[in-house]
Amino acid sequence: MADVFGACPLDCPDGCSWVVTVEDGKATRLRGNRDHPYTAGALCAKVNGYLEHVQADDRLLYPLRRVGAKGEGKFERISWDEATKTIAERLLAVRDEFGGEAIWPFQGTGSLGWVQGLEGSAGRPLWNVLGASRHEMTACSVAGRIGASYTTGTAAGMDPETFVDSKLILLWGTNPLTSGHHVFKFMREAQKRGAYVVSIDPIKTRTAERADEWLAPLPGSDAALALGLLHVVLELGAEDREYIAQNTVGFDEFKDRILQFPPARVAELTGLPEERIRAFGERLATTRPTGIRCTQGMQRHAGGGAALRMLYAIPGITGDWQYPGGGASYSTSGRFTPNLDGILRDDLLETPVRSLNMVRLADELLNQDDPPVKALVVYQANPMGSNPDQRRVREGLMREDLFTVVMEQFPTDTVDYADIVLPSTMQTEHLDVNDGYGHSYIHLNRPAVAPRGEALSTLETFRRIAKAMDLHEPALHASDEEVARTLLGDDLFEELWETGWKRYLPERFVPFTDGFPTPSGKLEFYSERAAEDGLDPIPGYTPSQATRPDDDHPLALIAPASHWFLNTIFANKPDLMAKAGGPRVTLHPSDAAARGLETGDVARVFNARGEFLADVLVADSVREGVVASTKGHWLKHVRGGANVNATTDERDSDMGGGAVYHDNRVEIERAGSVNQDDQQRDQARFAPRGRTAAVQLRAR
Ligand SMILES: Nc1nc2c(c(=O)[nH]1)N[C@H]1C(S)=C(S)[C@@H](COP(=O)(O)OP(=O)(O)OC[C@H]3O[C@@H](n4cnc5c(=O)[nH]c(N)nc54)[C@H](O)[C@@H]3O)O[C@H]1N2
Ligand SMILES: Nc1nc2c(c(=O)[nH]1)N[C@H]1C(S)=C(S)[C@@H](COP(=O)(O)OP(=O)(O)OC[C@H]3O[C@@H](n4cnc5c(=O)[nH]c(N)nc54)[C@H](O)[C@@H]3O)O[C@H]1N2
Ligand code: SF4
Ligand SMILES: [Mo]
Repeated sequence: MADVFGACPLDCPDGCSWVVTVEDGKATRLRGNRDHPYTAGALCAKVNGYLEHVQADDRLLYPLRRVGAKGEGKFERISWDEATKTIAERLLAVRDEFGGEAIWPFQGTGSLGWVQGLEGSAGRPLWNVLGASRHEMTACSVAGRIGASYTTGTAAGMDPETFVDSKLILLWGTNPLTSGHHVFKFMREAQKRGAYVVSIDPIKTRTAERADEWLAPLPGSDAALALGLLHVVLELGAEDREYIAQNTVGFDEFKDRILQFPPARVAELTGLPEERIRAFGERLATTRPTGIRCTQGMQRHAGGGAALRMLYAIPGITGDWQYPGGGASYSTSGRFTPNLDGILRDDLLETPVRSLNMVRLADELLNQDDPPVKALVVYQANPMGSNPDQRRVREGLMREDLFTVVMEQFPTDTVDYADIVLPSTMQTEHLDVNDGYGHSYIHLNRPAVAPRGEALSTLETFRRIAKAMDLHEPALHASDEEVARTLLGDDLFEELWETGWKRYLPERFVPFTDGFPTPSGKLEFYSERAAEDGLDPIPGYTPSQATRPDDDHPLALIAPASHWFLNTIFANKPDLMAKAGGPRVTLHPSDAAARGLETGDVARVFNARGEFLADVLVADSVREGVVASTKGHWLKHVRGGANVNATTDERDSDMGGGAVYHDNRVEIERAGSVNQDDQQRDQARFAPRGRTAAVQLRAR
C-alpha cells in the first residue's frame, strides 16, 4: 500500500492537493491533503467521487473512427497507429492545401495542468511547427484579467488566505461555496472575529445565505454600484489621501468621474434602493481593512472588463491595498512563473499566425474563409455544451468538409461530431504540475495507477501524432517528465516529487508593497495604456445588454456554476446528475405570476438564438427581472437535447474578446407540468447511460 501525492486538475481556483492510496496497483482511496494549508484535508462534492469517475463504464478506452453521420455518435474501434496515421495525413493535407492556419487546436479548461493541460498550452510545440492558428482562451476570465491589469498592472491581487484579517468582506459576483469553497474558511474565521460579509449578486446563492447582507443589483451594473459607493466615501472625506498621493496616478480625473455618480443616480442604474447604497458606502468608508472577492462570474458581461478595472480601483481610494486582508482578489494567476517559454517553444514558429477566439467557434467555423478552418483538434474542451450559441456551434461541427479530432475521457456531446476520437488519461493516470488560481502553492501530480484501456496522456498523444507526421524536432518528443523538469528546474521537480506541494510566496503576502507592475509603477486610475488600446483612460461603467429592457425577451438570464458539476465535467456521473436534477430556472414570484408559471412546471426558455427546457422553481432568491439557471448539463442527458447555451450569445465583452454568458435575455413560457406520469416517462427516456452499471459498481 502506498500514498501518492497528486493535485486536482480542474478549472477551479482551489487547485487542491490530494493523496491517492494505491493497493495492488489500484487506487482505493482519494482524500484532500491534510497537511496542505489551503486544501486542509477537504476536496469537494464533485471530486470526492473522482476515483469512481475514473472507473466509470462510459470512459473512452480506445481510439475510434466515425462510422455514422456527424452528430450521430456511431464509431468503430481502431488502433492507435491507424488513428495517428489518419490524423497525420489529414492535418498535413489541410496544411498543404490551405496553409497551417486552417488547423485550429481548440483547447479548453478540462485540465489546467502545466504539463498536460491549459497552463502549459500542451501541444503548442507541435502547433508551432505546423504553423496552426493560435487558440485564444477567452471563455473564462480574459476580460476581468485585462480590466484589473489596467488598474494594478496584474489581476493577481490579494493572497486569499489573508481574508482572515478582513473586517469587511465583499463577495462581489462570486459564489465560493459552490465554485471554490476553500477560501470561505478564511472568511468564516474573519466573520467569527467580527467581520461583516456582504454578498453582491443578483442571485441569493448558498454563499449569499451565509453573508450578513445580500444586495442584488441588476446584472452588469457593478461598476455603477462601485462608483456610487466611492461617491459616499468621498462625501465623507474617507479617502486615504496619503496613500493616494504616494501610490496612485490620475486621482483628480477619477474623482470627476466618481462625482458624476451620486447614490440617487446609481440607484436607478443598479435597481437598488438609494438608502442601501448610502449605508453600504458608509460601511466601506469606515471599515479597514476591506477585502473584495470578485471572481470570473461578474465579468461575463458586455462591461465585464470595465467592472473588474473599477473594483481593483476601490482599494486604491480607501488605501486597503496596503493591509493584509485589504484589497481585491480576482485570482492569483501570473504569480507562479515557471519556465513557460522553455516548453511552449514559440521559437519553432516560422511566421506569425492568426489567432482564433474560442467563444467565436460557430462564427469561425461558418464564416471564416481566410483561410477557412478545415481541421479542428478539440482537447480538454466540450464546446457543444460549454460554448455559446449552441445551434450554430452544431451547424459548424456538422460541416462535412471539416476534419474533427476529439481527445476525450468521456463520450461528450462534442465527441459525437468527431471524425477520430482519442482516449485520454485522467489525473491519477498521468504526471502533471498544477497550481491553483486562488492560492499560492505549486503541486506535482505523480501518476498513481496505470491508464485504463488504451488511454494516453495529452503529451504522449501529440508525440505519436508528430511521429506519424515524421517530424523529428526534439521538442515534439520530450517526455512528460522532461517537460515537467524544464518547467520547474530539476531541484524543484525533485523537491516536489518528495513533498507533493510547496508554497511559493511568503506567508501573509501583501501585494504591491514595492509598487505596482504598471507603466508608472503606481496604481493607475488614469491609464495611458487603456487610452492607447482605444478605451476610456479612466475607469467607468459600461452597461450590459441585460440592463436594457427588450420587449420580446425581457428576462435577464444568468447561468453560473452548478454545485454538482464542473463546467460539463461530471454531468454524466449518475450520483451527481441525480443531485443536480435536470436544468432548472428560478424565477421571482412576480415574474412567474405574470407568466402563469408555478414551481413544478416545465418551461420553454427561449430567445432568437434558441431554446431549452427547464423545471420551474418560483422563489424570491432572485431579483425581479432576473432568472437563474446553471451551466454544465450534457445535451444528450436532458429533455429537449439543449442546455442553457442554446440561448447565450457569441458577442464579445469589452476587453480581450471575452465571453458574455451572464449577459443574456430570454422569455419563458409554460411547456407542461411535471406530474408523476411525466416524471416516469422522462426518467425512462432520459435516464443517463450507464446508470445501472454505476449503481452496481457502488453497491459492490
Ligand atoms: N461547482 C462548480 N465550481 C466551479 C465551476 C463549476 O462549473 N461548478 N466552474 C469553475 C470555473 S470554470 C470558473 S471560471 C469559476 C467561476 O466561479 P465564479 O466566479 O463564482 O462564477 P459564476 O459561478 O459564473 O458566477 C458567480 C456569481 O456571479 C453572479 N453574477 C452573474 N452576473 C453578475 C453581475 O452582473 N453582477 C454581480 N454582482 N454578480 C453577477 C452569479 O449570479 C453567480 O452567483 O468557478 C469554477 N468552479
Ligand atoms: N452558460 C454558461 N456557459 C459557460 C460558462 C458560464 O458561466 N455559463 N462558463 C464558461 C467557462 S468559465 C468555462 S472555463 C468554459 C469551460 O468550457 P470547456 O473548456 O469546454 O470545459 P468543459 O465543458 O468542462 O469540458 C472539458 C472537457 O475536457 C475533458 N477533459 C478533462 N481533462 C482532460 C484531459 O486531461 N485530456 C482530455 N483530452 N480531455 C480532458 C473533460 O472530460 C470534459 O469533457 O465553459 C464556459 N461556459
Ligand atoms: S474542483 Fe476545486 S474544490 Fe474540488 S477538488 Fe478540485 S480544486 Fe478542490
Ligand atoms: Mo472558467
